[in-house]
Amino acid sequence: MRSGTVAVIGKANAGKSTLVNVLVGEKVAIVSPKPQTTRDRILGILTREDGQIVFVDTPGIYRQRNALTDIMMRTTDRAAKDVDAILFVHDGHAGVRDDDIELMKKYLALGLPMLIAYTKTDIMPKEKIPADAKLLYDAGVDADVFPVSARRGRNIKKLADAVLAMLPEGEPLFSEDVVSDRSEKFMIAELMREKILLKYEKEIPHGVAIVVNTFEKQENNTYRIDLDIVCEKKNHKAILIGKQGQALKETASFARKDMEKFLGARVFLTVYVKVKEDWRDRAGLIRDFGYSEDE
Ligand SMILES: Nc1nc2c(ncn2[C@@H]2O[C@H](COP(=O)(O)OP(=O)(O)OP(=O)(O)O)[C@@H](O)[C@H]2O)c(=O)[nH]1
Ligand SMILES: [Mg+2]
Repeated sequence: MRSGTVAVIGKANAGKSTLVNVLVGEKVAIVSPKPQTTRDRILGILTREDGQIVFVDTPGIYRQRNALTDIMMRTTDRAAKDVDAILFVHDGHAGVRDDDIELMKKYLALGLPMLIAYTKTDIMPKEKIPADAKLLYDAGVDADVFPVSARRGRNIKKLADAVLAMLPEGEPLFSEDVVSDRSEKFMIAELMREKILLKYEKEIPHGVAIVVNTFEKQENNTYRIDLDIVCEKKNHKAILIGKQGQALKETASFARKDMEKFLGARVFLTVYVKVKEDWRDRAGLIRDFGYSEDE
């Protein structure tokens, strides 16, 4: 059997986390229409009879603007070097630009086996796919291109087969029931952040960190969860809370339902909003909120 690690790399918002989730068959990473959704390296593990693929989901490539995005980009760069192969995710519906070609070549230059997942084919004209594949080929991008739709589940099995074929012979790295390296507590914080990404606009979600202060399973199979939504500015706090607390109430309730689904139990959720001025530029706070390059 084959087994190994595969870095999932691509521009921000390309569809990496969505693809990892469908490949693994469970939600291991949050997803949103906004770039910079993934902040950390997250493992998603697919175990089959013929082998195991450990996908390393990474923060999308995006311009660096603060200490947090700087850490995120270093996380991605490091992930790409510590693996057996690379799955480069390209948003097919966004078209092929010069900077896409440049990025693909940058990762090909690492010398690892690499495949390109050309995703979101469900929202673009089919005729464009062979034309784009030719464009990449002519530009000297020497990697197989797999058109897929993560949303529709199209070509996913074929992609997984091709990814597995790039990996070395070996025994599984994780036991077969494990799908992620992340704790339930981490996922709870992420689900809260996902709902904030979906509910609020502009800089607000990007300036939010979640700190879970209490994560307790009670005897009657319910969970008590207390968390802080930390934001960067007083006016962000006001927007997060909304008139008479209505916005926060809706967001928390939305998050709670997903937490219940994830934990398979009832959740009693308490949410506070706190302000830490410009935490995204303060290394100590970034670390306090769980973001670092450490393996
Ligand atoms: N139509 C369509 N939308 C998709 C597909 N895959 C992902 N999306 C959407 O694309 C957006 C971004 O998806 P993510 O999976 O969060 O993208 P990402 O590459 O992980 O983004 P970052 O973590 O920010 O780098 C979301 O709105 C997804 O629902 C697909 O196959 N088809
Ligand atoms: Mg992501």
